[in-house]
Amino acid sequence: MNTNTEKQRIFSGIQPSGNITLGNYLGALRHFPELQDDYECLYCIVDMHTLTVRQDPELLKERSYSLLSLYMACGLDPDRSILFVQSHVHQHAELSWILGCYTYMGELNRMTQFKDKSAKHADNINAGLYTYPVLMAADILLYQSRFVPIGNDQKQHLELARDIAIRFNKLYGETFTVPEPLISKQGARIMSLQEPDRKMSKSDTNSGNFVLVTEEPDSIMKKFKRAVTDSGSEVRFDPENKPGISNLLNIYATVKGITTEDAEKEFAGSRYGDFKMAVGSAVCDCLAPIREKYELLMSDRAQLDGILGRNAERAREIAEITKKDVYRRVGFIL
Ligand code: AQP
Repeated sequence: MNTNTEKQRIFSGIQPSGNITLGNYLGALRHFPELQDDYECLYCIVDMHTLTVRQDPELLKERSYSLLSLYMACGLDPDRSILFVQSHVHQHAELSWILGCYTYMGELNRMTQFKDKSAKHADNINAGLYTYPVLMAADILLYQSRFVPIGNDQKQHLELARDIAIRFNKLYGETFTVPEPLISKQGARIMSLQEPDRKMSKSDTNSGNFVLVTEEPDSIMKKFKRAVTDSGSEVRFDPENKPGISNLLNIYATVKGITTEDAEKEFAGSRYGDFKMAVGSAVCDCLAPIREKYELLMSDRAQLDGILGRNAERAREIAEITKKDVYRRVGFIL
């Protein structure tokens, strides 16, 4: 078990708000395992965040197990990293309330994800959607996390978490480690296959827009076949004028571990149709071993429950130290 407190901490979370997409994988998840040896890592299934959008309770539960299985199928080891569910650690909600009192409405008003999601869910613009970044700040600060691996879309929220930490530290003395984002250059923003001007999102209502990490190869190939391309016929990386082709080049390069320039060279002179099939099959090859392990893990629910129970305990122990310190500093009787 990793109890080495000398190591710096990493925290990252994914919402079980849908099945995990290629975007989540390339932007965040694939980087998680490589950090396990050098850091004390906490990888959270942030189920509380999902309630900002209406969820089917049975499905939410299923997706939480599914995300845990995917974490492990992608190489996370529950004895080395702490893999846990957010709602199992009550300190997240407790710290979130306190931090909310140190966050300005002006700051939350600027959050682009709130604007995007309010537009998408106009019938349910709830207070949770608005204060989501405060809960995210609590998730991170509770563990004195030094680094937070995220995709580009979460950069603004991470900056807010930093501002809140700095503000609190100024008022009460050094309480929180100020976190830094870890954003990889490649794969940080995977776009929708049908609407390449929008990011690939797991809660998208059009399944043609995303590829799931656990999707069958036939279905993946069909989606790439139908992926939107651009006018012209040249396979060229030019996100502004050729968003569809550039997204596919980015996916291919990230999956293959090469640069977009090299990917571009590889497909110079190729027809769009052939290029799309090559991207699809590279994605299938990358995801196949993960899907196999995932299915095995999902078939043993008792094992998953055991892992969640043990790991929540480890997370609560760390979280309680920060929470107590915060309570003491703001003047609560302990
Ligand atoms: N399209 C993407 N490209 C690269 N990285 C991405 N991430 C999400 N989409 C992309 C990264 O995945 C991690 C987990 O994200 P999340 O579940 O916390 O929420 P999200 O960013 O809102 O992801 P989705 O898929 O768009 O979920 P829904 O549809 O529920 O809102 C984060 O590190 C994120 O940057």
